[in-house]
Amino acid sequence: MNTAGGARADDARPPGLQVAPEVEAALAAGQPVVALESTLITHGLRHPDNLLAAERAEDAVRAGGAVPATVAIVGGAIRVGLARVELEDLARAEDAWKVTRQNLAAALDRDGWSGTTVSATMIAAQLAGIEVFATGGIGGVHRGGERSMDVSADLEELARTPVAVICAGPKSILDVARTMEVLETRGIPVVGWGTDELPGFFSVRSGIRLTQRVDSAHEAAALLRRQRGLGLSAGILFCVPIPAHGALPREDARAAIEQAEQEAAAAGVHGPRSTPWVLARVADLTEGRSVAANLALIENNARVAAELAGALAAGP
Ligand code: PSU
Ligand code: MN
Repeated sequence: MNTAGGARADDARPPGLQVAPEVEAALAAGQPVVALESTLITHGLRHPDNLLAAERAEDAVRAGGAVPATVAIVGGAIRVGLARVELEDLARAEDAWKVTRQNLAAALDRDGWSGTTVSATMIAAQLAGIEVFATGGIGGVHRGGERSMDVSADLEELARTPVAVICAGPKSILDVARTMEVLETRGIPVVGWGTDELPGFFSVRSGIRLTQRVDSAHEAAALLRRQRGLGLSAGILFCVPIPAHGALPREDARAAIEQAEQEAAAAGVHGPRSTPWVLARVADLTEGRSVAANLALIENNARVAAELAGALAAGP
């Protein structure tokens, strides 16, 4: 419930949405807010790396002058904005659900924690009135997805929910070329942040050209406003390369991912378990270097998202 009594037009919060007072106050005052997701905490990284990722992302948002709003579900509510002790609790949760649009309502009927994917976090951000959201990498078409039809709900959400998503590209464990095809089909702008090339998630580069680029938060904010002005319902994907010093050489990442994917297929892992399983296996195969890269890119994306939220709040 909204208790701030602020002046926002969309003041009536749905009963399942609980916005933290600090976030509510910032939104009411038109100050920059950045939403952060939580499936990377509950499923994408192991303890304590997951907590570190969550804290570094929040700290980066604050350092950039915005208020962080990590989204997760507990006690029958979508929580937008968590206290530090809650982040710690979430990071230790053993039986957390991984929530998309599909099981969002069902997750409100459980007591324990659920992590929100890009899909569910976009919905929460939209409900709360938050325009900018940072994650690590989005989900997309899995390798072999043209037959299995394992395509992340993230893509469908990006097509229908107008929130700006800052990422380091689609996760490189995916079929990135087919993911780009679906992004085009579904009308989702894919914009390079200071680059003409799609970032490679763990690596700086992917080898895939982009046709849209911005070179500042100001330009990004202007693009977002133009997209809105046309009444287009899709989100926008801003793709930020991982800082070079934190990146994994492309060949190292490729080799580890290929082996992990083969092992996943042999072990019969598919569906929602697939992404967490492969990320964990890649972490082992690279002796933790993929985890260091993942933390670096998440933090960097949070920093960039704060810049964008600031530019939007500042107005044209
Ligand atoms: N980014 C990361 N690690 C993750 C994810 C993103 O660096 O674990 C999560 C996001 O929550 C994303 C989800 O929505 O993985 C995609 O899962 P799937 O491929 O099952 O749709
Ligand atoms: Mn899937």
